[in-house]
Amino acid sequence: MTIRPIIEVPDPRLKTISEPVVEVSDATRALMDDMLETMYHANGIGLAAIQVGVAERIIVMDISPSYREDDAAEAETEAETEVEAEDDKDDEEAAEARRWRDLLKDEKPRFFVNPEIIWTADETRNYQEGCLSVPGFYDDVERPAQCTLRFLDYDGAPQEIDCDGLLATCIQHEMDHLNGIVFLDHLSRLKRQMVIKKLQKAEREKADQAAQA
Ligand code: QAP
Ligand code: CO
Repeated sequence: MTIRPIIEVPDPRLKTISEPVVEVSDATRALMDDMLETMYHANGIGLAAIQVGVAERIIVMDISPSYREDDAAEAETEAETEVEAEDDKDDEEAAEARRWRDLLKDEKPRFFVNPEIIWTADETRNYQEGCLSVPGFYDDVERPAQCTLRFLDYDGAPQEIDCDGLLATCIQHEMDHLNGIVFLDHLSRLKRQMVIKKLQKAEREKADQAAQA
């Protein structure tokens, strides 16, 4: 399994409408394994294929509670540590191995291929969302509180599930990615522009630092 780079807003690829998967093959499963590892590595709870630059209708998810604890704070310190430990690969790998061991203890990953929301509740819910493609920013999004999802599982078998709570929210957030939508698109133009500017500035500073090194 390989950790793949996660693309971030305002990368235009995030606006792509992803294509249905024709057959859940070993290649599809290899991609899903990579996506899951990439998501765990970044302390995420959900990831769509387009976030690693692959325009296929695939989502991976793990919302198990122990894993979710304080993921934002953890991801930030982790990002810093990783930058500092850039030339200390052994330490980084050891930390990674430990993180994996901890995660695997109660791992409950979910895989969704060609997912379709076939029902949504009239009742809505506000949830504070984040996104691995919008690092460091969180805001409330209102979405249907429950939904029913039809999809193909890891083995390519058709499934249908009723979703509620964080699962319902996360599914709808990830479904948006398959249709070229990020959660910022649900916020005001002003907020969206502000976040995009901040991310662009951070990106420039990173590039400058790399150039000086
Ligand atoms: C989508 O998002 C989601 O900014 C999944 O610094 C999130 O996994 C749907 C993350 C919440 C519903 C509610 C974001 C990690 C992870 C960050 C994620 C960060 C570290 C986001
Ligand atoms: Co997202």
